[in-house]
Order: sequence, then structure tokens, then C-alpha cells
Amino acid sequence: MIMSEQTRVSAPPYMVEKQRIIESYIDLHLPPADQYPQSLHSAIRYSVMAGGKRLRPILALASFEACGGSGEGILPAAVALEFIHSYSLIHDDLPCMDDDDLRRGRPTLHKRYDEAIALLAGDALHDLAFRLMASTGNAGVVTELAESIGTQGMLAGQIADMEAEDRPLSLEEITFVHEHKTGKLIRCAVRIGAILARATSEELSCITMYGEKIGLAFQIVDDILDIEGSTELLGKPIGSDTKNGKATFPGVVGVDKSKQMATELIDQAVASIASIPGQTGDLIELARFINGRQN
Ligand code: GRG
Repeated sequence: MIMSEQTRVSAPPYMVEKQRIIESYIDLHLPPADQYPQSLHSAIRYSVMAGGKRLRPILALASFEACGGSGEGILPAAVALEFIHSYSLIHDDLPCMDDDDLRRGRPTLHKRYDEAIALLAGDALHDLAFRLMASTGNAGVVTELAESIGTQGMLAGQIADMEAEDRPLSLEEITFVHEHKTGKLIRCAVRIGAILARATSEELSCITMYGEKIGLAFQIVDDILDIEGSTELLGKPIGSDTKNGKATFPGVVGVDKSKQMATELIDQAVASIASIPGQTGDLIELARFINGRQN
């Protein structure tokens, strides 16, 4: 195998098992589709129940367990992360942003309903997410989420991404976009798991490093899949980054170098949690999955 070649990795059993738990928790904590106003509630369910990988909540669970946490107390926080993620996808797909027609294998929310409903469904998910996060009784994780998606977090990345369209970027600039637009929420997921498990400060800094490395790798792999992936597996058309003039890692450093960098980041992520005494095997498998994923 040459350095830059990535091995396909299917979802680890841990991920499949936790997906089921997350799915039923989401189902229980979303308002019923027939509750007034039905247009809003059915739209929220249409987007959230469309079968994403649930990676962010699963990372929170794995981090919680690696830092010695047990039981179901992590679930509200984990699902809050998925609600924020879904919210960001809905808004990202809007005509004023990426103007995408397909998401998770179905018409995007504004195509299936309309723009106003899509906007408000995103807003409602923001509210639902913060209510769930606050239900942990831990103000630290509420602040952690707010900072991760705020003006120095995901929002900064989204703005930088939009302003980078149709112009050449440096490696430093594209790294900023990816670390913020995508990386901040992934970093937040593993940090929240660790905080709720009452991790030591050493464990928290190891987990933070892990989250930063996998977060950047995740978006680099996303860029590569937009070139080499399959529309059927991704549930959205490939080639959309090029079509929309998006800044990508392959656009800046080429596909081979991007693959090599993603692999190096994953190796660094795995190395960064080596000193955590707890069960880190699932975090390692999830990191390997991120590099070898097909969707
Ligand atoms: C949420 C505060 C807030 C603002 C929204 C629109 C926006 C600002 C940000 C967009 C960020 C964005 C869409 C980043 C892309 C992240 C990404 C690679 C998503 C795909 O994630 P997967 O593959 O999707 O985990 P599934 O469908 O599996 O859940």
C-alpha cells in the first residue's frame, strides 16, 4: 500500500450499537410530528430522522466511557450535539448558502418544505439542543457548546468558507476553515464526553488534542469523498464542491497529499490518547473509521 492510499473501513460494531441507542433517544426527545404547528414539527423530524451516521453523539459517548463515565447521563448532551449538527446541515443547504438539493439521500428540507420552514426548523433545533444540554445540570458543557458553534467556532468557519469561494487559498486558510466549520463541533463532542465523565485535566487535554486531529481529518476526508466517493453512498451528489467553487484540501494541496495528511492526523489523534488509562479502543476505532469511511 502506498502512503497516500486509504483503506476502506466499515462502521465499527460500537458505532452500530450506539447508533440504535441514539436513534431511540432522538425519537423520544423530538416533539411528535402531529403536534401543532405540524409543518414545523414534521419538518424537524424529516431532517433529523433521515439516518445520518450520528458520529458526534457517538464520539461523545466513547469519550465519556474512555474517561471513566458510565450510565445514560451522557445521552442528553450527546443528542444535543446531533441536533446542532442537523441544524447546521439544514442551514448550510439553503439557497443563501450552498443551495443543495439532496441531503442524506433525500431532498433537502427547503426543497421538501420551503425556505421559511427550513430556517425555522434549524432555529427550533438550536433551542431543543440547548434545552437538552442544560438538562445535564452542568453549566460548563452548555458554555462549551455555545463557544464551539459561536463566532469563534463553527460560525467563523462557515463565514470563512463562504468568503473563500472562487479564490485560491493558502494551506493556513483552508485549515482555519476546516478546523472551525467542521472541527469545532467534533472537538466539542469529545470534550463534553470527557467533562461529564469528570476527566482529569490531563485526560481532557489529551481528548482535546484527539478531537482537533480527527475533526480536521474528518473534513479533509469529506473533501476527498466529494471527488472520489459515490453519490449513492454519500446521499448527496459528488463534485458539488468544485461546482460551487468551494475551497477544499485537494484544491490546495492535491488529492494524494490530502490523503497523506488525513492519515497522519488520525495517527496523531490515536497517539494523543495513549496515556489515558481508561478504555480508549472505541475512540481508536472511530478515528480509523473517519479516515476509511465511504459516507
Ligand atoms: C449551527 C451555530 C450554527 C450555525 C450554522 C450553516 C452553518 C452555520 C454551518 C455549516 C457547517 C457545516 C455544514 C459543516 C460541514 C460538516 C460536515 C462535513 C457535515 C457532514 O457530516 P456527516 O458526514 O453527516 O457526519 P451525517 O449525514 O452522517 O450526519
